[in-house]
Amino acid sequence: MRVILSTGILSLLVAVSGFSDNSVRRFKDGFLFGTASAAYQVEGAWNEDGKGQSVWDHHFHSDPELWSAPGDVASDSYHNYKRDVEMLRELGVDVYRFSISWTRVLPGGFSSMKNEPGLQYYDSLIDELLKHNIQPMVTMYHFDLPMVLQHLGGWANPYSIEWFEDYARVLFDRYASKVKYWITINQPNSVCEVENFENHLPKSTKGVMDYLCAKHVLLAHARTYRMYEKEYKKKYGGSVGISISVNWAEPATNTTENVEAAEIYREFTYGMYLNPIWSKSGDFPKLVKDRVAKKSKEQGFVRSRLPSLTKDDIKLIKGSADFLGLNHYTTFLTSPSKGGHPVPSFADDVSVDLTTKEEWKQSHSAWLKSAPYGLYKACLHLNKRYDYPTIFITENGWSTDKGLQDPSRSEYIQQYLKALLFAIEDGTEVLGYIYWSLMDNVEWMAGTSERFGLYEVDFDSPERTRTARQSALVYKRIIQKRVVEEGWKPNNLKITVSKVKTEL
Ligand code: PNW
Repeated sequence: MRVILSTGILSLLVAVSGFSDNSVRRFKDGFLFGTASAAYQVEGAWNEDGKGQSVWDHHFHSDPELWSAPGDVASDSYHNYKRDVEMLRELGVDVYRFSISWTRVLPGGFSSMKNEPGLQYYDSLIDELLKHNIQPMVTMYHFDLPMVLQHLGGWANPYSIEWFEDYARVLFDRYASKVKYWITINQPNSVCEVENFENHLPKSTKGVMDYLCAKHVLLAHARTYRMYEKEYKKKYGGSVGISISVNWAEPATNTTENVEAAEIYREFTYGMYLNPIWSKSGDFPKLVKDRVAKKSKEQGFVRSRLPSLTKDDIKLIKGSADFLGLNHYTTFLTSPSKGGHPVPSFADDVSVDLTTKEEWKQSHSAWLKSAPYGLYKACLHLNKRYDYPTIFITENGWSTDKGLQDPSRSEYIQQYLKALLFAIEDGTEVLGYIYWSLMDNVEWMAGTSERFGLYEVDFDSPERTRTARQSALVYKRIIQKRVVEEGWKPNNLKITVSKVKTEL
């Protein structure tokens, strides 16, 4: 445990003035800035060059009302990757986080059949990045499970652990010499809560699937981490992490019930994954184990719907990450639920209602409001609970409508980065910050109606033309100066390449 000098004074300052102390704080040299995307959301080319179907391709094609499947072309990065890298050079970022489409490289899900053109696409993208001195950060799985594997039960099937491990081996064998940052799985909590994926999973699986998935995802991650550790790390020296959605949650008012609700919410959403990997004891959080066991018993189940982890599982999972990928967007206020959830279900097990403050600025997505102090609080909470994990902010982002003038995005980035600087000053170990997203993309069920991009994408043009928004210049300036200058605005929207080519 490290000694923290200024926590008390600073927390007080933060609470009272909302970060309004005047000293200039800098991101130290070596702190990495980046942007992110994910395969289904940007690539398009959904059935080109031998790609197989993912759950998202299947979903958008199976419902006649959704026939204009937004991911069929998306931002067409499959054909525009050179322009994407040019945009990254314009921004001057150090890292680009993108995901690999499982069905582009293994069309049937299993490693028995590899798709060479798919593998080559990622070779080209990675080489283009490295040529311009931009580090690739590869997410192996960002929600787009092969449909074949979903037919076999997806993450509820214990063999999913091996399917993922086999897939990961294909990626390590092919790209480990070039890729130094790996994320196994993006937001397991989003993947596993049936609520989020009702479009792919029958409602009747609620409250059971969620926990089978949590166990298998954790084991798939851990086995992949151990494989890298044993077979690749010495040779290539890279690092492997996992990205968890950690939104801050705190009591709506300071009643005992609301305080308890905050703890329940935090343990069920991110504690489920952080406790097994980062706590000293490992395993699922006690609160979650007790609560699901109790409810299961009351509901007539012979055993808890939360499967147990064996001693060997716990050992394998504990410590299985070089860094914690933190996806942080917003803050919620908690109170006990007024009920009305299906029984059994994850939502019923949690039984917490979420609200927000009226005065927090609203984005273009219903769930997303700006409350930057939440990032500071989340970091401090993680430090205390999990003994200063090494963090990489792998997502933080803001949605607007179409349009190049996006002052609300610039403000969001500036304020969240300011909060991050305070968290770093108070002892949080942060390797870097990745803004979601480089460009507009398919925001899952919301299609292209919610824009998260630093670059606007014209979805009506066949070329999917990309244009820098004002926030792109604001972010570029932060990267250049390594400080946050609140209120700074560019004179025009002209952006030119600033990243120099490396000598390979
Ligand atoms: C992330 N929340 O999901 C995903 O990783 C991205 O694919 C997605 O495009 C991005 O955020 C924006 O939505 C989240 O409710 C979805 O707090 C919901 C929440 C957070 C993250």
